Amino acid sequence: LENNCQVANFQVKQDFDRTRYAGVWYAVGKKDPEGLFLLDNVVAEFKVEEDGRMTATAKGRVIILNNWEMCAHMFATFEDTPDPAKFRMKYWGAASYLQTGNDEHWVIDTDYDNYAIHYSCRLLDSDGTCLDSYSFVFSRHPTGLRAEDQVIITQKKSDICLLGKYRRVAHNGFC
Ligand code: ODT
Repeated sequence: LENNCQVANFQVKQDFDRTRYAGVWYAVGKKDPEGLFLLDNVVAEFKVEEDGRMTATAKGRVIILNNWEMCAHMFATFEDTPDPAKFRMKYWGAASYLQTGNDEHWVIDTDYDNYAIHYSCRLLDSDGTCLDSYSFVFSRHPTGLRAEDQVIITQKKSDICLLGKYRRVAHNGFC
């Protein structure tokens, strides 16, 4: 699908169902933004609150204050938009020295039971392409993606113009 890497043309999950998306997701791949934050051992848990809003918590290994390695505990609330798969994610840390922000949060694709791929563009270029993005590949299984899901994820990475830009996210029990 030719989209010229125009962020506005990136396809997201049709009829995204936040209830089926809820629960634990293990990050298995990541494309880092400028000034990366979460390094590895990244696990996110999504919830649907009683009022229907989506929230999440996440943990992951970070390095702060130049050389201090720790497990960051992060929180997020998601603001709905007209597209059910596109949110604004407001996030903060359990400690004041952790990162805070307000990012786009798009669910590019998921089958709810095995894999998900997320995308966030922080800085749009004047030509409509993204200058600073990050993206997580998630699995329901800490062991990684099934072979059949890897095929789909590779296609989606290409669709969002990030093929070859991801690194593997290790899970070694640090967090
Ligand atoms: O790691 C980076 O370099 C950028 C990511 C920073 C945002 C982390 C905020 C986590 C807030 C709580 C979690 C929610 C789940 C999110 C799922 C995916 C996107 C971060």
